[in-house]
Amino acid sequence: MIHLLSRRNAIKACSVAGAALVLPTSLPVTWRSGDPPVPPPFSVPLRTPPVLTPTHRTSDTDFYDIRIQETDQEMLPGIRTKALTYNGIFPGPTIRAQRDRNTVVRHTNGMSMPAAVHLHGANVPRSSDGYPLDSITPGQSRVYRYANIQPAATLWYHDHAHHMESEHLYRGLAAAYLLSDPVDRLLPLPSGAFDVPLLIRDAKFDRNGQLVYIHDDFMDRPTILVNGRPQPYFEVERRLYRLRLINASNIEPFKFQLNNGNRFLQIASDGGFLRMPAVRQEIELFPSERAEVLVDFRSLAPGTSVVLQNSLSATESKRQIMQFRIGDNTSWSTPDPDLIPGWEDDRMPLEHAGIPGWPTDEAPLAPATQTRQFIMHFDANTSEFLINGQSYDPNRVDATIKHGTTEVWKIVNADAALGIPHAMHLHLVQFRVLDRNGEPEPAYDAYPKDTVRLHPGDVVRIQATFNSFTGLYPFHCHFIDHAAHSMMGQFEIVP
Ligand SMILES: [Cu+2]
Repeated sequence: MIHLLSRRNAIKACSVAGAALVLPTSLPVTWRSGDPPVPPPFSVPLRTPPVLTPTHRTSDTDFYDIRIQETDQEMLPGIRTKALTYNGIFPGPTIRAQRDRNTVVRHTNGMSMPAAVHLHGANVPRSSDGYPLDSITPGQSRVYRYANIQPAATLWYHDHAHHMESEHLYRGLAAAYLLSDPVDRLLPLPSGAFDVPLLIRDAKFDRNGQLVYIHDDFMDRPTILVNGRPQPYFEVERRLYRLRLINASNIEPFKFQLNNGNRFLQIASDGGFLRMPAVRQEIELFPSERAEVLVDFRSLAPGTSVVLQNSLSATESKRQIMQFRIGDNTSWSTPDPDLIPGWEDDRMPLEHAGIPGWPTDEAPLAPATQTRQFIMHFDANTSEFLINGQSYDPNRVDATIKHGTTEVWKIVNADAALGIPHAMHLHLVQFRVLDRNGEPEPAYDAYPKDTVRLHPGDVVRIQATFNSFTGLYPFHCHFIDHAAHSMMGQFEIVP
């Protein structure tokens, strides 16, 4: 872990040390004309993206219309920032879907560039995957059909247009897609206004408050945005909240923690509920990973606050993500604290807290009939990010997979020397992380996953069963600036 961000830390350490001579961080930052107009932390309220209303419904399907367009957004107070948006807002509208009920979304591309909409984490046919070359040309529409044939999960949709996905995501094309199922609704979980998606990312603004996109700019995206607002505050009641943490950044890893010893009860990973919820002090999420957590504000005094932090951040300005301000309202309704043993008892081991009635089924570990190895590596000579020494070629199939079979993939981050982290994402499937550097992956990080973190030098093994659709799907690094620079391959599932 110590070497996780050595490349960026090494460079940042120099600049931070230099800056500290001039401007101690304990003093208020004074306005300079060249500074971007970013407000102090915790001075703007959190926004929750609106839930999209279907244009019409039938007995088994919800239909939606979304327009992809460039528009002005208020991100920084009082300033209009140009952004790329779904329906004119950043993040885009939240889609709420039900398991086994169809969601049909017609996306119309109002931009002057191609778009492709990928529903990240979804089990969908190739025609609705948002495959990079299945793009929507400007002025045209494409209909995406999601049958929602998978357990409840925090999914998200974002742009995937070939070579443009990185800039499109950066400029705003991201939104939550919250899939619910009967189990989800039976559990005593916070719902409605107490079930909050948080799309968390970093960005760079210029002195006019406009977004600056520089490819793979890992050193200089100094502003944290939560649901499109800089380091916001959120006024909460004294009760439990369900927070859906989504790392929506291009290339920024987070290790989330709450200050003052407050903890998370992690209930879900990328692809849905954990078999056993886990009390966590810290939750590490690389780009595109998700974690659903319960946070308990019940015992906190009105007027106090809790800060969500990123303990990985090399700079103080990016360490503070958002603030929860505890209000007077107390709600002792659901869930009954007795249903969450161990949650409030500090003496209990912090490993697992079982909740009665929790779904405990796991995908069967079918024996693997094929093993493969993929080495992720940055070529300093060509500045390309490669998989097994090759850059992405849409005409090459990197893995041909027999439908219905199970495979084990060994994935290697060969960039230990350069200190570059990667994150491997497979479209279509949820997989199990078997082990990392020879050690079993903790259950809360093992399943169900669609993206696996690879610290510099890490070797992980994942196991996936390809038993839904056939066709050609990508797998790629979800440090999406790496993917846009060739770190992508494709597998084809054949009958
Ligand atoms: Cu990468």
